Amino acid sequence: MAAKTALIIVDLQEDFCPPNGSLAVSGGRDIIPVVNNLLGSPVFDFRVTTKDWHPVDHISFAVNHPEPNNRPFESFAKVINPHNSSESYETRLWPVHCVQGTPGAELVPELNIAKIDKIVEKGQDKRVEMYSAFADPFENPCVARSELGGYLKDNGVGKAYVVGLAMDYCVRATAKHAVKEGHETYIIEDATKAVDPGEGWNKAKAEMENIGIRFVGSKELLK
Ligand code: VGL
Ligand code: ZN
Repeated sequence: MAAKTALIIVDLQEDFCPPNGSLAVSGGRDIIPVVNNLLGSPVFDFRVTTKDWHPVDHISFAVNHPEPNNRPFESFAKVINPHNSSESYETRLWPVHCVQGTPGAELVPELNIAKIDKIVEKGQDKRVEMYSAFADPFENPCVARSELGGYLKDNGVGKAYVVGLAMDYCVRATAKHAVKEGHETYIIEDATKAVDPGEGWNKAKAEMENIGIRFVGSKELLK
């Protein structure tokens, strides 16, 4: 049977959108009509949305780290694998965002939620960053895994279109992880925005294209 196709809408939440989001991505709100158009298309067999869903003591919040290395957007912190203390990575620190149950963690109200088949929460484990909607970066075993991988497998999905926020963080990590899970993977270019447009966007795009992720526009996809 032919592989099914999924639309994965990443973190289209208030905190990532102007005017009030604590981690607002420039132009983040402008992609909502494009995403709603995609949601109405028969191109997709399944439509999934993810939610960044952090506890207040999450490791990615700058306020949870001691001075002077606790400047949001500028400072980095070391994340140590709770299963293996010799493994670690440096992660960028952010303003408090998408705290479970707060208004900032809500999906944007303009989103046509009625079309969504599945909502996947991610980033609940305070000990690790989780940009990929599949799992955190540690492997074998990872520390935190969402329902996304199982949901796509159970439904016979083999083709993933990734959109949402932010292109250079969670969209990128989710798309790269989709490739690793064996999906033919696409980014819909006009349905995503970067935290760091310009250089950040270009670097992320080149990195994704290098591993076979293809960039398409919503117009050519929906025509
Ligand atoms: C994201 C920074 C922190 C994202 C999530 O959704 O791209 N970025 N948490
Ligand atoms: Zn986050």
